[in-house]
Amino acid sequence: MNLAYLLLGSNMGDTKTQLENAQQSIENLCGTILKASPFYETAPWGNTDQPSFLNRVLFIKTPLEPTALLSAILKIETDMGRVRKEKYAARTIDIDILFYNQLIWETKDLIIPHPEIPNRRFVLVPLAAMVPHKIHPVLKKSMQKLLENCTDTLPVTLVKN
Ligand code: PH2
Ligand code: MG
Ligand code: MG
Repeated sequence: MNLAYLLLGSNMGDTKTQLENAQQSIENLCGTILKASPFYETAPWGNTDQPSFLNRVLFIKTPLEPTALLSAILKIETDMGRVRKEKYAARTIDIDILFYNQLIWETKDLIIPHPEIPNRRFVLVPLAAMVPHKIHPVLKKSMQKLLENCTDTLPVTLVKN
């Protein structure tokens, strides 16, 4: 079994329902969800002229190898009606692989750890809340340290439920 961290994001339609539907599909196709971060409402990073996102991080146990995990994720995104337009366009669902074991992997279609982790508060805030002492296998710094060093200032707000 393998342990992976996934980032879920949505900024179109009923975002909370979409993240919950994505989680159900992840349980069906990818493996078991061991832990979920709280939900966060996050300002759009990249193209700022779009609605704010709902983001959350999942910690999963999966029998799938990285490429099979990516295929399953792409299938979930497509089945949920994701249409790929320009980079950073609004989306019904986005599922990104953040970490996979302590693996360092780079192919044309998949880079693990996700290369933007240190640059995005909407990823680091939930990660630091879940696993502050987890060490990034490439940068050799904890999630807490990466968050302290992050220069992104876009708001990330905890959603109370
Ligand atoms: N995803 C992006 C681009 N910008 N901004 C926020 N706040 N949350 C996201 O999940 C996100 C983004 C590319 O996938
Ligand atoms: Mg993404
Ligand atoms: Mg993606």
